[in-house]
Amino acid sequence: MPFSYIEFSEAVYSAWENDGTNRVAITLTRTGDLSNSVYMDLEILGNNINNVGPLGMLPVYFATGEDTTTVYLDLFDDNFVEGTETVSLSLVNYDPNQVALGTQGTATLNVFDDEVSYIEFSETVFTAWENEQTGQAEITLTRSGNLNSDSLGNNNTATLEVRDDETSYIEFSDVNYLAWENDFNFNSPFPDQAEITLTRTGDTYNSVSTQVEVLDPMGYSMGLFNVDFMM
Ligand SMILES: [Ca+2]
Ligand SMILES: [Ca+2]
Ligand SMILES: [Ca+2]
Ligand SMILES: [Ca+2]
Repeated sequence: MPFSYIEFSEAVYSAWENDGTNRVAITLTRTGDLSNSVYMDLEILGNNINNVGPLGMLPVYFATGEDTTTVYLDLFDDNFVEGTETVSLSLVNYDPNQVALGTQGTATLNVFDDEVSYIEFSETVFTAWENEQTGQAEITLTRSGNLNSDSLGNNNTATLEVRDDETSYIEFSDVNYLAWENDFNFNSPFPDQAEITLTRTGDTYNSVSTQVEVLDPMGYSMGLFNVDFMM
């Protein structure tokens, strides 16, 4: 039986309650075997909500071959100074023999109150080098909404990391890597591989070696891979 994975396109959707289009799009994506059509429901839950609807269930349908579908929620303006309304979104009532949820199986929708202004950091983590030529680290704040009042936005805390320029920093290029088990490359002379990229910043005036350890879902090591960065 065909089997596919459904997920939200975003972890967090956002809209303004006074958005001129009066609606917000929730996009869902489908990967895997698309050779059948599938149905499920989008469940929308929240407390004290009057700026978005309907709450409850909305039908979701993917036709044969379709890899994205969009569900629209209605937006309603009001005059209350109240802050953000938040609803949770989840996918339910699907056939587990045909469908599983992908990594982004639930999501949140924030509906911003236009009677309030939002002051927040532009990033959650700011970084600067200790040898920065300007001698300063730059922190940006943004303000949006109704500029005659004030409130904090969601991003109301942030971290500043000051990096040592005598050290080099090795990190993964992504938090999540994805590969398909059936990702065959018939033109390649090598066995099928998943690609993991590491980056190095800072002081690169020496060569360094490290290892990447791969663990199975039980936490057991599947092996160590050598990683060498040249000077
Ligand atoms: Ca409201
Ligand atoms: Ca309003
Ligand atoms: Ca309002
Ligand atoms: Ca230093």
